[in-house]
Amino acid sequence: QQDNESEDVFSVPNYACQRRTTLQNHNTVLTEALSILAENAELNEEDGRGIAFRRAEAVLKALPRAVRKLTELKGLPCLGEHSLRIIKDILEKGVSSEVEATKQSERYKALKLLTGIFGVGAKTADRWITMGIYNLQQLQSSGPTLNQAQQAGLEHYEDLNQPVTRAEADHIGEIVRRVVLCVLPGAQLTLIGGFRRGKPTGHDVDFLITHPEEGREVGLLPKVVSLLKSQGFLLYQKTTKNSYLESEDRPTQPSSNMDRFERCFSIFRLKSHQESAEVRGNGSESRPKSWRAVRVDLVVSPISQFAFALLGWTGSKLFERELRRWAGHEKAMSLSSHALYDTKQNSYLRAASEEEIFAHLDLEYIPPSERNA
Ligand code: TTP
Ligand code: MN
Ligand code: MN
Ligand code: MN
Repeated sequence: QQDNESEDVFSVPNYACQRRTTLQNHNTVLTEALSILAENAELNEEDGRGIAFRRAEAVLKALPRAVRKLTELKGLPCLGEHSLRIIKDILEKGVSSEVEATKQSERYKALKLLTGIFGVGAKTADRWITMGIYNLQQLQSSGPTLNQAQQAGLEHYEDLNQPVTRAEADHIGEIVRRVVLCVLPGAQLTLIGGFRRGKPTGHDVDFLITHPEEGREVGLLPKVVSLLKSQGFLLYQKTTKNSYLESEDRPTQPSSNMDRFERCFSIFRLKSHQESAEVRGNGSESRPKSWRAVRVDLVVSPISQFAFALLGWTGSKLFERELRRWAGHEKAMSLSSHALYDTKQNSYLRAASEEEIFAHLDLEYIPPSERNA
């Protein structure tokens, strides 16, 4: 009997960073439902609720087969009362009325649409909704002040909401690598973010730049940006200087993922590959646009922090958050995208690879393709 029961009950470790989570999972109806509620909470700046739904979603993503009955979930971590109620509704009725109502709600739809503008976060979207702005037309006509990022975001709204393909990411990688090498021979460019985890598409393309000789990367980014700009590749860019000081690090908020690397948030002007053929055959009327806008993030790390930067920028966001929670709660360590600090030994733990960081944390190594929590 006991054996029978344990066969039918799932078991997963508590932290997402202890689990192997691939892109595909066996419970997509459930995980997509919980993802809507998580997103809705995040858009409403209810961070605690957002995290709770994300953790529940991640537990279901890690299950080895589809859930058939609620009782199979007994003993699983991170499934709160609210998440279990959603799962129960879907298992019994095929849908959750709360999820359906959320998807239909004017506020959710407006928050999603407005935060889909590059440069617009939940706070701004909420303020605009209070002013009666629910769509792009109302935004254009009531004309609240837009900063430069938001102006660029609005101008390229359609392009930036088209998923970026892996082929486009690789194409941008070639352009950026050429420019980086021109500015600093020997520098290294690594594709990070969702594409490194094996996602076929993304909302942007993320790159990490370093140089094998410590210090050679200093001053690199402004030169790369101005060369890209002079070659007509940048529609928008905002570069932020490195503000990391080791003595100050000790991340005061281990839950925050903002780091202090020199970085550039940009909008790229990417020429379409099939451009010449299409334009030639088409005369002058309604020729298709020969380029598209793509969001690109560039981050620069000194080689001594490279492994931490790579781990911190590969994601997923929940995987990162869980790594930091594991470090803090289970190991009395503090992990950031710059360093790992051991509060018991009062010292930094060096690492030259992601494998070494997992080992310092007493975690089994999880490759990027299995960090899709
Ligand atoms: P994103 O590009 O936002 O996410 P993604 O690449 O996983 O997914 P998408 O396909 O939608 O682009 O962020 C990439 C990683 O970078 C993510 O793990 C969070 C991390 N990150 C930081 O560490 N610091 C930061 O300041 C930001 C903005 C992101
Ligand atoms: Mn599987
Ligand atoms: Mn990304
Ligand atoms: Mn990004």
